[in-house]
Amino acid sequence: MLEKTHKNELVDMSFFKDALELIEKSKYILILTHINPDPDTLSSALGLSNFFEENKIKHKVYNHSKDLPKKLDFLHGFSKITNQEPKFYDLAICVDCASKQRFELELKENIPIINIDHHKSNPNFGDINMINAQKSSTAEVVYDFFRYNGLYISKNSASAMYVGIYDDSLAFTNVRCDEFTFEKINFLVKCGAEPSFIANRLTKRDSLAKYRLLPKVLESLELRNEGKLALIHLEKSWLKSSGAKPRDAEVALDMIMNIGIVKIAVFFRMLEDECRISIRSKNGIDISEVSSKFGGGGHANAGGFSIQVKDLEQAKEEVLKEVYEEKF
Ligand SMILES: [Mn+2]
Repeated sequence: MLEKTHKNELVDMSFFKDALELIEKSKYILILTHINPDPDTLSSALGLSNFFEENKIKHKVYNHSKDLPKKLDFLHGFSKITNQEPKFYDLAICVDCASKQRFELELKENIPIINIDHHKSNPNFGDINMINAQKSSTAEVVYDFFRYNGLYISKNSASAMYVGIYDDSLAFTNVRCDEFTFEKINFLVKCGAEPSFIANRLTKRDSLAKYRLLPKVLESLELRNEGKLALIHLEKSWLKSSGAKPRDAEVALDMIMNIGIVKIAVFFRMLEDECRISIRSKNGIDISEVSSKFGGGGHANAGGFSIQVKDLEQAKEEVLKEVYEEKF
């Protein structure tokens, strides 16, 4: 008798075929990415967008925000990402959006949605749902869509998907990064993605302003519960004085998580009209509930959301109440 020693990762995934059929029937496709876009949402969109362009399928990639991560500007199609809703479209594909609220666009009536994601909390709001919470990134799910349907992956699409996987798997260190992730990466490199070029573009083009801002954020470190819980924050005025962008401070949270004793870290960014919160955990501590409670996108070890508060103290109070309820 044959013994199966490796799981078949594409078991009953006929939704990939259904999705392709719907795409083929459509006249104009709107690809939706989430607010405060990260590389995964934009690269997943560009992986599809480049394929559509090569196959003369009319489409647009939409992002609500005007502030896109510039480090992705080397990806083909990046400059065409728009915050203008097209007059006509008959299909929406959202990528990496844990809920409908995440793309911040009221869709025209009766538009079918293909929902591609890897967030556990995704409520399957699409007409076709390609959700796989085991995957390191939505880009991995997009890759599976290509492969399941036997679609050609160009160098442009391969580079985009590589970026999504690389970044969302935290450079292949995330717990959901597995043997299949590396198979995918191997194939994407065969298709033309260049690891060294991509890593250089993504990580070696920081602004000087970022390094004027980071010391201030790190200086704000506050430890609680014998150092198990770490808090950092960013004040609006620091952005002004350094000339940096809010996203320039993101790495501070990863740095804090590198401290041995820290198990959970929370980053409060006080911006113009809201407080943006990112939360991380390690050693198998699941903090996804905290993000879901505030309507944000959450994984077991990472999450983000925004709240309306009058000051930092109020933000800390509201968020830490949930953290303590869940974890301490
Ligand atoms: Mn993602």
